[in-house]
Amino acid sequence: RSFNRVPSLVRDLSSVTAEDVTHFSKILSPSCVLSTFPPSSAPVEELANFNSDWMGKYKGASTTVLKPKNTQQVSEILKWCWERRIGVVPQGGNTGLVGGSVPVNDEVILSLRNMNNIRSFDPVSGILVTDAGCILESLTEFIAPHRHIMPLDLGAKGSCMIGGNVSTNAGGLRLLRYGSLHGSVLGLEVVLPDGTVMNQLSTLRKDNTGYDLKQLFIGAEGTLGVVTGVSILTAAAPEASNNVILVLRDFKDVLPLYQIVKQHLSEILSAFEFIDKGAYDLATKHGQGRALDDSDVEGAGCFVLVETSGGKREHDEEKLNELLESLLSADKPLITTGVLSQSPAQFSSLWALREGVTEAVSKEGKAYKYDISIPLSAFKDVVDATREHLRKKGLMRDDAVKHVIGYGHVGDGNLHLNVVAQTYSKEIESALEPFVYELVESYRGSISAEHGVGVMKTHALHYTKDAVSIEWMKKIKELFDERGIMNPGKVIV
Ligand code: FAD
Ligand code: 2HG
Ligand code: ZN
Repeated sequence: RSFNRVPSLVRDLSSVTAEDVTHFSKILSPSCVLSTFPPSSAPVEELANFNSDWMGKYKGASTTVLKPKNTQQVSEILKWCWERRIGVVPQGGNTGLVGGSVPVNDEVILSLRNMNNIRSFDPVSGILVTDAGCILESLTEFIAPHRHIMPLDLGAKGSCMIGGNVSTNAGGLRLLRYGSLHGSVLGLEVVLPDGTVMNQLSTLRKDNTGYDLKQLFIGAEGTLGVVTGVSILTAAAPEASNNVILVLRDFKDVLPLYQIVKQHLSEILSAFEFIDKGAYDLATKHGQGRALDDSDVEGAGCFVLVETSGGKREHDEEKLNELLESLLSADKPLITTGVLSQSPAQFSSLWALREGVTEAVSKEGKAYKYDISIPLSAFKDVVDATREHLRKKGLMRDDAVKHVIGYGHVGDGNLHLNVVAQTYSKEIESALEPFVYELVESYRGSISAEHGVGVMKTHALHYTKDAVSIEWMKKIKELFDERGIMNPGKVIV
């Protein structure tokens, strides 16, 4: 295939030895080195959580986890690994959904969890400068008294770290309002594969001095270097936020509904999220949010969660109520009913029905996750086509595939197609791939809207990127990391 014109990036890498661990133990304090080798001599089980991803789908065989406390230590570790040609996997909260945060073999795991200091916050500009290992939710809590909010929010907020968010270019629930991290990240501090520190930790809103190098690291999934510091523009907290769940009989009504909601709510619309009936059923079955009344759910085909965030509570409530009234009194109503939150607890509970689907799916079984960008009009067709395809293959059975569900960020054109199975199996995987990727390609969509490529989709990049783009991605990887030590086997191989 022409996309393989540039030679493979896979390199022979060295395994960690006792000598390496002795060296790491000179850079870090004993509690920050976890290794099966002396002087740490930890049992293998202690490394298990670092070697396994959030879904329990991908497993590494690393013998050594390093937990540096500052950028200098990261630099010294990488310098050594570069010299010794040891593979390094940066790990944040380990909530990634494409297997990027765990080793493919026995690479060193470089955990950022001990780098969790907030470096500065300016309440006038809203610019926050922080270590990469700060947990997203703790940053949200830190800036809340200053009446600011992080420009991103996701279901994994309690565990994921800002360095991981930047490295995956996480989208999440606020993208509709605040845009992608490519816009809100103002600067990065990055340790390059050979240990050199690249300080681009700018707090400037504007800086047109040539190539914007930091953008390369946003979404690089740890393949070009380790992000150690992040400068990010946070937003003024809205005075009021409301939400409502709209119940629809038919998916075909979601698009006209989105148009009306956008026109009606204009500047106060902050989220327009979608879950199909299967996703709703799983969320409520596994205790995510409070189920709506049976009478409200009767005849439901899917649900849309609309959030508003604005400057004046009465004004926003009035607009939302007017919207509901006009939707319900239309000649041919697009919705059967709407459930408006009446308290902060209800607000969170309605959000949990949408945010909690991932958690619910993981309780129900083993998920094959396809995180795709496709035209909004195709969301349901893709879910239905996948289910039908699996049915034809005889795999829609309780002991194989239990559910095929769709949910996601309608406002961003991003569908989460989840196939929930009893166990991970080659048979199911080969029924799904390349079927799903070819479907996405037929819509000229993206095989990864927000979760990244990780180890899961390296072989499938060409469904979205053309040969020339892939060639230049490889050249960029080679330029930064000619020894191939940074997160080997991920993104581009
Ligand atoms: P990890 O999982 O630890 O790492 C992810 C990748 O980034 C890996 O390739 C890793 O090597 C690299 N990396 C991590 N830290 C660094 C660093 N400091 N420097 C260089 N590379 C690094 N994603 C979305 O986009 N939107 C969502 O709405 C969303 N919701 C989620 C909900 C749940 C319940 C879960 C479990 C996941 C969700 N995700 C979502 C996926 C995931 O949480 C995000 O991708 C998140 O940004 C990953 O952050 P992390 O700190 O856990 O990174
Ligand atoms: C979401 O939007 C996340 O809830 C996770 O991106 C999606 O689990 C998934 O497939
Ligand atoms: Zn998502």
